[in-house]
Amino acid sequence: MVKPKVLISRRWPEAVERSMADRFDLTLNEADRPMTVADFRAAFAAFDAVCPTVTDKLGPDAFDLPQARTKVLGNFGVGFSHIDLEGAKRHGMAVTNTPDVLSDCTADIAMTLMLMVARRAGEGERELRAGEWAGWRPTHMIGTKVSGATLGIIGFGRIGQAMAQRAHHGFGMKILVQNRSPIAAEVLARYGARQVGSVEELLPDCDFLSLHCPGGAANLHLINAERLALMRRDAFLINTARGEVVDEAALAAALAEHRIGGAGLDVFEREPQITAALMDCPNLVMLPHLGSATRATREAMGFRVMENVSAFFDGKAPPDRVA
Ligand code: 8YV
Repeated sequence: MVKPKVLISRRWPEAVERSMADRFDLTLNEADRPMTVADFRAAFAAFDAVCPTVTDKLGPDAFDLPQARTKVLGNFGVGFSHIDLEGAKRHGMAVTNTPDVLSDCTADIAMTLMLMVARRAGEGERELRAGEWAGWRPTHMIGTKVSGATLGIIGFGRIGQAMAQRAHHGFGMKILVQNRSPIAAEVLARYGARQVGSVEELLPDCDFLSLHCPGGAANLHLINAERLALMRRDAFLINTARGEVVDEAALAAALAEHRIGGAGLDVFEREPQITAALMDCPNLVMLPHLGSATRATREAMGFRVMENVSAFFDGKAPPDRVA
């Protein structure tokens, strides 16, 4: 049987690339450079399956070709707001993602950011490495206590719940939830959580706010200047979801003017570019989109893509079809 022609857009963990090469007629992006829109149009004409990542901006222009050979887009990642689903649908392409396997590691990174910014870990490390630590004193680099504080979670899917698990059962935090649909009482009870009706209702009650909702047009600038103004002056914002969920310019202004306590970001509006004003904010911790970046999780993500694409070409329903 002729093997389907498959392209993966960035280098993947070696073990997954090897398995993919056994199963498919595989093409790798050896240079591991982000592909352009023109590269994708050419790929859609030449491959049976294309496996993109978050660095691939597959907007309407990427699907602007008369006829595509590609039948399935096996996205490496759970978020798929970088893919124009209408364009994919027009060409009859199925789209799959990789849920579940990255929930723990993404929640771990959200906890990392929350602890780092509250306990001033980034600032402390910078001071020490700069040779500026004058020694212990009772008033040195005083931070904010995390244990027992109130955490607001926007988006209570798999990652939001993994965050609640850690925060409530590990740190004794009180959990408040805002989600577009109602969460079952038994799910909330697992984390001692209470669901509130709106973002506006949530913000004034949080010591920490962690975002776990999808990106895309629906949540563009969900956290904007008006909503930042509803946060407490000593509250912290954590974003491991998607950059576009937060208005970065408004956040930089709120941080610079100390209208909120601080922030921790793993995702940005224009990755890998960072809004210049954020660079000057000491009360901000930034990571280069490391949410799922562990060997175990990146391998699991790759194998999950393989499972989806294999199912598709075996004539079965891919387990994680999103469109
Ligand atoms: C990935 C993520 O590293 O899965 C996602 O949606 O944000 C990260 O875990 C990256 O986006 C993969 O495309």
